[in-house]
Amino acid sequence: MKAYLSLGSNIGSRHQLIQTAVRLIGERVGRCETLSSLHETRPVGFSSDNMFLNAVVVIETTLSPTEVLNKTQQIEAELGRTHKSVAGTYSDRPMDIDILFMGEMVINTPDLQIPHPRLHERRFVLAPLVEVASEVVHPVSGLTAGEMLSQLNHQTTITEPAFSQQLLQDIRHLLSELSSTPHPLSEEYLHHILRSENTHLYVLYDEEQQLSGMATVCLCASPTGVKAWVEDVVVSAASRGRGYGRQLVNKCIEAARMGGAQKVMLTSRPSREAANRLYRSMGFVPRETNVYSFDTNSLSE
Ligand code: PH2
Ligand code: MG
Ligand code: MG
Repeated sequence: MKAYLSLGSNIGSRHQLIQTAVRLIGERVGRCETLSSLHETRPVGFSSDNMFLNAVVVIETTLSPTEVLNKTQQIEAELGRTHKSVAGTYSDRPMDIDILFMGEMVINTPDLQIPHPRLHERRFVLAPLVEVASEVVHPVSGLTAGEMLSQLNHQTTITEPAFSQQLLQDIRHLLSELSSTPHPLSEEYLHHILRSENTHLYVLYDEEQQLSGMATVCLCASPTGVKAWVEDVVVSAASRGRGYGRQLVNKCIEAARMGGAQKVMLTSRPSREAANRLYRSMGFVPRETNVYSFDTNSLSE
């Protein structure tokens, strides 16, 4: 039977610990068929400065679920695990091995739950799982791993935020990821943006309430009608590929429509291929017009 195991390590030689765990699993539990890449993730559900390495391994086993549990707990102990998490209170650990699926089995006892009960809410499990088995189906919900991850990608909140120092810091951090950061965002200027009536700044928080992206839409009322300009669509590098850019731009389009704009404009450098593909797939069409810019600093007195 195929078993899907999740591995996590956040203290010690994490790479080596995962390699060793995979070898021992292969020797004692069942032949390893596929190992995902290693995902570096921040601790979820407890606070620690030690980042995790997470991975998923697919094995073929003839053991029973209880035997798999016993063998994997033995391996955890040999790799230095001293604490078991009690009632969801987690701590740093050199090795954690969790059973995600075993074939189509459903088990629900105090000591063992299969599928893993928190599977659907844990990106650090789903992301490596999707890499190796995007089509594996959850025997209770009927969802594939890919569908579960996609649901998680939609557990976002997009708001027009109120000012806070945290917001200022988060936005500065996002901007620092851009190749061309013009000038550091000042507190006063952020206040100015948030107060501007015709400017809407949207920020996106992911399922862990991390600020992961932003976009700005400006409504411009001229004699030929209201136009909307979308500017500064930024998604943090760690959160790419989750559809956050699309969610943010959709929010801007909605605001543009509410504000009476007929057209939504944006510019995007051709070298940003993923962004250009996104905009076209959303229905943006290239305009046959010249876009000019004038540097007001070039004016001399
Ligand atoms: N495991 C936990 C709790 N939190 N966070 C990350 N990033 N990775 C884990 O493997 C992990 C966690 C409980 O087992
Ligand atoms: Mg765990
Ligand atoms: Mg565990």
